Amino acid sequence: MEYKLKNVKEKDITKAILKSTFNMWMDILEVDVVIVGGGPSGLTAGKYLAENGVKVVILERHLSFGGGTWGGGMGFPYITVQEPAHEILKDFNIKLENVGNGLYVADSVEVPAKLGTGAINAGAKILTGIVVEDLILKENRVCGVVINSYAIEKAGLHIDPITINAKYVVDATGHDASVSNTLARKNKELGLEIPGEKSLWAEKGENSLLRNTREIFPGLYVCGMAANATHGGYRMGAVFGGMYLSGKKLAQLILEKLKRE
Ligand code: 48F
Repeated sequence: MEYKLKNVKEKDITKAILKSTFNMWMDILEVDVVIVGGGPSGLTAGKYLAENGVKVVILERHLSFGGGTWGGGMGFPYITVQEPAHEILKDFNIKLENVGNGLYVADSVEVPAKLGTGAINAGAKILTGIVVEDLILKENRVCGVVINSYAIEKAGLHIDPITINAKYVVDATGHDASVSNTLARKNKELGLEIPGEKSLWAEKGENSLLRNTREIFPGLYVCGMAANATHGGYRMGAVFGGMYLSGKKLAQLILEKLKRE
């Protein structure tokens, strides 16, 4: 069979892109939850929030989501996940190899691809190439994010940002905990101490992650590695169970909060 592509005009291509972009931005100016960072914890949280009817936007600095997953361990293309967090990967239809002692191995490219697909299918909106450079802070409460294009940030151009209002903001920015650090640095009177993460101790790091996944300031939650960085917890190697469980726990905490409103 021979395919013949429809002739389309340049101006119709441009018009279609601009119209969709405008409608999308108008739709997300006010949402329930903004998740900053499209790594494993942010994508997991996004899926479980969105599939429960929460309006959620995930903002990712880079052009691809997935954070620190793609390269596995030092570029070797596998990651590990321990029980019971492997059940979460099953929710995303990710293949697992059981290597014993409660440990499973997954393909480091399949994981981010399917986490992203799962979040999108559940109804989360993922925007890439967007940097969260600050927060909206009113009357001692975080109520949104200040955003700019990553290309603008990288070029060092002095161009003012725009904003998205949200009931809750999630810092899922990984090791840097960049959102929480910005809040602490710019608003000293809040007395927020962000100690940063400790050196590597996988068991302790993974277990403290769940405890540290919580609201650290009215309107601002932390999950994933940012949760340990904001509490001085240990880092871990290419083991990701804590990240997925942290994302799921975060979703549960916010769902309970939204229900009580
Ligand atoms: O770093 P990242 O993967 O965070 P995570 O979900 O998972 C950590 C693991 O990947 C791994 C580990 C496992 O043992 O320790 O490191 O906690 O993903 C964080 C994402 O946030 C983006 C960043 O590009 C990355 O994709 N990000 C960071 N700061 C910003 C941001 C920002 N200010 N605005 C937008 N995106």
